[in-house]
Amino acid sequence: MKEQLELIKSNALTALDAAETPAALEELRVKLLGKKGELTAVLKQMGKLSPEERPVMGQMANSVRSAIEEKLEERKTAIHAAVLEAKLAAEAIDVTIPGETVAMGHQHPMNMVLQEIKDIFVGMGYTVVDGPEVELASYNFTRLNIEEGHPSRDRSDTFYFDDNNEILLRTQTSPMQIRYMENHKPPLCMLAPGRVFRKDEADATHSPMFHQIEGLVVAEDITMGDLKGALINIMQKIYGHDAQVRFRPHHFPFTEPSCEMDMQCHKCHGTGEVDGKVCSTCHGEGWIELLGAGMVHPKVLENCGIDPEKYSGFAFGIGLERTAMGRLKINDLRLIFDNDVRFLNQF
Ligand code: 2NM
Repeated sequence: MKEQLELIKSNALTALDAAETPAALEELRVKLLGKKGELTAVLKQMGKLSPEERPVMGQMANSVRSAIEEKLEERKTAIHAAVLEAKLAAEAIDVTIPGETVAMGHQHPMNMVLQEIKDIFVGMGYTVVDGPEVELASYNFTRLNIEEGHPSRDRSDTFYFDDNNEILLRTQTSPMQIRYMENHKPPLCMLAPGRVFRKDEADATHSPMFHQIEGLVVAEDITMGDLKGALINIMQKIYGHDAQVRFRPHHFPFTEPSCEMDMQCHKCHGTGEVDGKVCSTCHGEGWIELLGAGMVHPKVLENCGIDPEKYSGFAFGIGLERTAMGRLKINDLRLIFDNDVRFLNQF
C-alpha cells in the first residue's frame, strides 16, 4: 500500500506538471481526489490493514493528498498567469502605428457665401428670419401687389399644389417680409434668406430651385438715399471697397420706384473687351447685375397694416447663386447643385 501511495503521488505530480489548461487541471483533480478517484480507492482498502499499520498509512495518505492539493494550487496559479499573459499579448495595441486619416468635410461654398453675407447684415443690425417654403398665393403674390393675371402667377411659371392656384412653392422670400411687417411695428430691419422655386429648365444660369436673400427696412423718413447708401456699403463689403457700382431704373410690382444695381466688371473694367475679344465674365456688358431693389410700394405697406403716410421703406433681393458664382469665379450654376467633391474640394 505504501508503494501504491508513493506511485499515486509521483504520477500525480508529473501529470499535474504537464497540465497546461484549467480544464486539464480540473480533469486531473477529479481523477486524483474525487469520490471515484485513485486516492479514494486506496483509502477504501484501509479496513484490510492491521490496527498498527492503519494510522501510519492514514497519515501517509493524508500527506499524499496534501502534496497533490498543494501542487494543484501551484499549477492553478501558474496556468491562470499564463492564460492572462497570452490574452494580453494577443490584445496588445501598437500605439506607434500611424492612425488612418479621416476625410473631413467642410462647409458648402454656397453656405460660405451665405454666412459671409448674413454676418455683414447682422453687423448692420438686421434680424435674420426664416419661414415656410410652402406658401399661400396671398402672401407670395396678392399682398405684394402682384395682381391676378400677372405672368409670374402663371401655372407654367409657379409650382402650385392645388387647382385654385392658392397653395404654392414660394417664388421669392418676400412673403417673409409680409409676415414680418404683419407682426412687427416699424422701425424694422430684417433679412430673409432661403430657397425659392420657379418652373425653369436647368441650364448654366437657371435652376428650378435657387436661393434668395431679401431684405427690408421700414421706418419714418426712409428714402432712396438710405437704399443706395446701405446697398453700396454692403456690396463693397462683399466685393471689395474698390468695387464700382451703378443703379439703373427697373420695374417691380412691390416697389416704387424700383431699380437694379450693377457692379463694374472686374475682368474688363467696364470696357466689355479683353485683348480685343468680348469679355467672358460680363459677356461684353461691362457690368454685372447684383440685385434688384426699390422703395416699398405704399399699397404693400397698407396691406400689412403699416400707414404709408407715416412710414416708408426700402427692400432688395439678392440671388445667392449668382453672388457665389461671382465671388468664387464659378461659371456654371449646375456645378453648385451637383455636389461633386472634386468641385467642392476647390473651396
Ligand atoms: C426684390 C427686388 C425689389 C422686395 C420687396 C419686398 C417687400 F415685401 F417689402 F415688398 N420684399 N422684397 C424686393 C424688392 C425684392 O428682389 C429682386
